[in-house]
Amino acid sequence: MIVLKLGGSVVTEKDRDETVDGAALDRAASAVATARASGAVDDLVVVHGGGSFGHPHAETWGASTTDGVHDVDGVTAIHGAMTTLNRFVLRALQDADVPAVPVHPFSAAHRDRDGALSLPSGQVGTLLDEGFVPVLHGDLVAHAGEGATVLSGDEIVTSLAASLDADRVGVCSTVPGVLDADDGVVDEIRRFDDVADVLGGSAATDVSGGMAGKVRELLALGAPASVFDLDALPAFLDGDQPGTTVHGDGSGTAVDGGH
Ligand code: IP8
Repeated sequence: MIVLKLGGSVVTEKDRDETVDGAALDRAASAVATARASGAVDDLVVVHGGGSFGHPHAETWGASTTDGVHDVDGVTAIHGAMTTLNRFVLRALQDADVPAVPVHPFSAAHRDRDGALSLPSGQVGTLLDEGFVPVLHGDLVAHAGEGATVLSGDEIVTSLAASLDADRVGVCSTVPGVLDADDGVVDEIRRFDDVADVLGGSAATDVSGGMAGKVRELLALGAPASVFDLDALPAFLDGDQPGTTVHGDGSGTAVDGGH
């Protein structure tokens, strides 16, 4: 089973509010369709990020993965933008003959007072068994004591990869991998400290933590995770490990950057 994250900045135009990058989305959909048709990919879960849909609204309402929103208009705006984007992603996949169906995390998941995420996977697993491609997305999530906080697509990826015992994880981003100080692609990451300097420690570049947050999440996985760009998506789906491969420790707990 493969969990594939399509980064929000890949499938949307990040500088124009609520604008889909239709060409990029179609390329991603056609890569998925080709890999399924050839038999290279069987069970697949797709998770997409927020891009110019979720993030501007989250910023307007002051929502992050730790700071919540209680205002019903804020919840409606942020969650609504994400379900709108989800419909575009579903449409592109379905137009390419991929049996994509929606799963909205806001309706299923919660965080406790310590921020620990509980995301049931029975629905996703059953949809896979029934031949569907479940498509989840970064969202809001009920958070004890905080109202609703942002749930990043990366958190969904790590949670589902662990609970559904994924064989491989792919994170399709706008960059060809995790970049070193000279903009070269880092081949492998085994510890956060290996890349802490180039990733800027825990500095967040979007409401869910940018590349540093991604790498921390992926280091908690038991399955190898590849970070690559859209050009390399067909190769990943064919079984290659393009870009940067993050070898997690299987702990299930995202490492703290400690900076
Ligand atoms: O782009 C964030 O998901 P991400 C979702 O995967 C929202 O971090 C609501 C901003």
